[in-house]
Amino acid sequence: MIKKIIAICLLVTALILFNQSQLQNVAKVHNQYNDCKYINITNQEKVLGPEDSAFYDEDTLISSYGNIYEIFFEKKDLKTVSKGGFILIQGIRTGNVMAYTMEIRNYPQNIFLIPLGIYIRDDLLYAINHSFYSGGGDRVEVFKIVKVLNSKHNIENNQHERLNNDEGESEQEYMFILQFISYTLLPKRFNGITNNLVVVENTRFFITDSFPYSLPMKGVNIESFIQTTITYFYYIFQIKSNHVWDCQIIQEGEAKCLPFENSKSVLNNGITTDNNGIFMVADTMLKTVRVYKLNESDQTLDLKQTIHLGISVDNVNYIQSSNSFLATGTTKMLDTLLLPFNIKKVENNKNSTPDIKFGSEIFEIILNSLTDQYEAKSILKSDEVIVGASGAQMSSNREFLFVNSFADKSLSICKKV
Ligand SMILES: *[C@@H]1O[C@H](CO)[C@@H](O)[C@H](O)[C@H]1NC(C)=O
Ligand SMILES: *[C@@H]1O[C@H](CO)[C@@H](O)[C@H](O)[C@H]1NC(C)=O
Ligand SMILES: CC(=O)N[C@H]1CO[C@H](CO)[C@@H](O)[C@@H]1O
Repeated sequence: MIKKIIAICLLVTALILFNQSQLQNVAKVHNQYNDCKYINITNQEKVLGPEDSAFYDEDTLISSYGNIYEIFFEKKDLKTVSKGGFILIQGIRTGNVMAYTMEIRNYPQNIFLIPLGIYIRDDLLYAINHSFYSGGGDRVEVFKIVKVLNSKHNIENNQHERLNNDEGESEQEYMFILQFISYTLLPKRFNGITNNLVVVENTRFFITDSFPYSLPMKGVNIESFIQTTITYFYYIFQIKSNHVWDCQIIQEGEAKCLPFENSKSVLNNGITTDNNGIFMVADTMLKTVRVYKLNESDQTLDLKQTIHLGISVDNVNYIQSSNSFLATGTTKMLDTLLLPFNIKKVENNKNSTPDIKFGSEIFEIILNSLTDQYEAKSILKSDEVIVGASGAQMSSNREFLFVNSFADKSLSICKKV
């Protein structure tokens, strides 16, 4: 606890010194969404740290959850924390949303599943897994998304919603499970520090890393106080040590990864693509989203634009239905710094809205075809969305916004005003 307090004091001091210029002129934001509520998970009480999500189809969203807060911020012993998995949310087209944690078949029993960034391509779900184990680094897990008939007990769980839901009835007859297919091991230097990924070809993916050094093989809990302090030092003094990496998948072997030359940054976080040559990468410390274009001839990323959002951007997600991007983050660093004192309350909250205030903001980024520049517009800014907003997805009719979190007990769903 003492170390935690010292670290927090250091950070607060540094933030006061260095963050002054970052203060935004706070123009009145017109919220396009409100009425945010936690999504109820039918087969599990809570899903701590639902960090990242991706659409499978218009009606179906998959989110990872991995207890990110207890593992990476509180640095608890991995043996003592609950592991993660995936949540499936369906009924999005009709608005009769239902969610459950997904059954995973064939996944090796001895491997921790602590997923962070995810990406869906065709029927495959790719997930960064901080599996922490001596001898291995982070892994990219590959699962097949399989539709199966709904089993008896699941139908019982959803009976209530079925009765009140004519349109959605057929939707409840099936459910999705994950079938583990294969993995790619990331080189040791990435242990614990990979954040997010996009898969660009069957054998090629791009990842971001978020820390200046790799974490101890056996877990972040045994990282020394000195190393933690040095990491903070990198962040606070905005020393660039992260990259976007271009990796070749080696099935059941070790991926080969090379950094993109102009991708060096302070805290690379989310990465996304419109599958048409545009890549966006969030930097949480610089509070920016960088826009890259893939150069077809030499396969490098050309920096096209840097968008300053003034929030600690976590994930940035491409929304196919509106051909736009959503950048999500927290607005007040102090909220995150005070989280250690509130986390138990957050995790044990029984209400359908957050029980502490925590600033979040979501920007929609759209290409202005006249100027050929991307423009960001705030669509939701509030202290009552979720604790520790980390990403967002939008339904294709724009009626619903799904907000992810690195610390809270479930995702939030917000309705269009
Ligand atoms: C979750 O369940 C609670 C209690 O039944 C309810 O008030 C809330 O509206 C539900 N949340 C959603 C998103 O439907
Ligand atoms: C793409 O790469 C080639 C070869 O390096 C270079 O000549 C060209 O200028 C690049 N294109 C753009 C748009 O930067
Ligand atoms: C605990 C754990 O997750 N262990 C696995 C991590 O990944 C490596 C490489 O696949 C495996 O060898 C470990 O068993």
